Amino acid sequence: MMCTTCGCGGSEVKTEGHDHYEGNRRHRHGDESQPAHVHAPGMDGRRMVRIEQDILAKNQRHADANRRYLAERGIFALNLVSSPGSGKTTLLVRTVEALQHRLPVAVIEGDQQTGRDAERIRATGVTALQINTGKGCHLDAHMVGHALEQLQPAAGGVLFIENVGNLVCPAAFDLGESHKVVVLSVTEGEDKPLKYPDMFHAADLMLLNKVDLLPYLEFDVDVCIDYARRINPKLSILQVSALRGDGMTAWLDWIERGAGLASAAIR
Ligand SMILES: Nc1nc2c(ncn2[C@@H]2O[C@H](COP(=O)(O)OP(=O)(O)OP(=O)(O)O)[C@@H](O)[C@H]2O)c(=O)[nH]1
Ligand SMILES: [Zn+2]
Ligand SMILES: [Zn+2]
Ligand SMILES: [Zn+2]
Repeated sequence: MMCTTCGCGGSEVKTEGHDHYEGNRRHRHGDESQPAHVHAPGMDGRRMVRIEQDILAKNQRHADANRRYLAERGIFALNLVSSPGSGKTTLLVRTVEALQHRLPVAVIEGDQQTGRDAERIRATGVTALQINTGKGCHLDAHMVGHALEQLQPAAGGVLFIENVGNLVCPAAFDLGESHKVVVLSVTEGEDKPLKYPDMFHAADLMLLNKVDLLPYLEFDVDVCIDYARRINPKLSILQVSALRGDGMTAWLDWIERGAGLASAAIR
């Protein structure tokens, strides 16, 4: 187990324009204290498991609240997960450019340190809020709950959440999203679903990105798809190139179908 124990960097979390994590007095929950750096070697194994269970149980309560908030407003929420650099932001920029005149769109950007990804999204005209997790290696549902209060995404629209680039930890944290979408790029090798099974198991859709590079690589698409389906037989898979635009229509159709169902459910 990895970062179910994290809680790492909790005190360093920064949401743009919001200082709750730095001791905002307006806002108090119950005991939010999280163990710092429980990756610490030498910790007793049973104690570690108990801390993991506490963190995940607390996360689940926030995730359930987020899910309720989104369902009441008919918002279709996608949590994009991957290794660093698979192309999540590039794909999101293209996606929100194509969708923003058809549906209300908002984006929550997670990364450890910079505001670069949110800036890239805002350049399209779409609203984006950056959450910096500091040393933390995943977004959690509590952070996303506060981001929702601030963003106030429009009813009947789509919310994209770009998670921190990490194929391991974000798999364990439900954010209240409609689906996890795992982005795997062909430069990473076809064995990733076998090596990081939790993520491929947790996702409902895999986007195989950077297919424009296939002519230059040894990557075997069929083998990769076979590995992914061994881990998750129900996984939907689309091949895309965020850079060149391949597969974008199928991806946009998938989103619009989901968004239609989510908003129909409140009418
Ligand atoms: N050839 C090719 N390059 C791509 C494609 N999509 C993204 N890239 C490149 O991959 C690099 C990383 O892309 P990003 O969009 O920043 O990746 P990311 O997943 O958002 O990265 P993190 O937020 O750091 O995890 C950039 O140089 C992109 O131009 C693609 O479809 N084809
Ligand atoms: Zn971690
Ligand atoms: Zn809070
Ligand atoms: Zn990014």
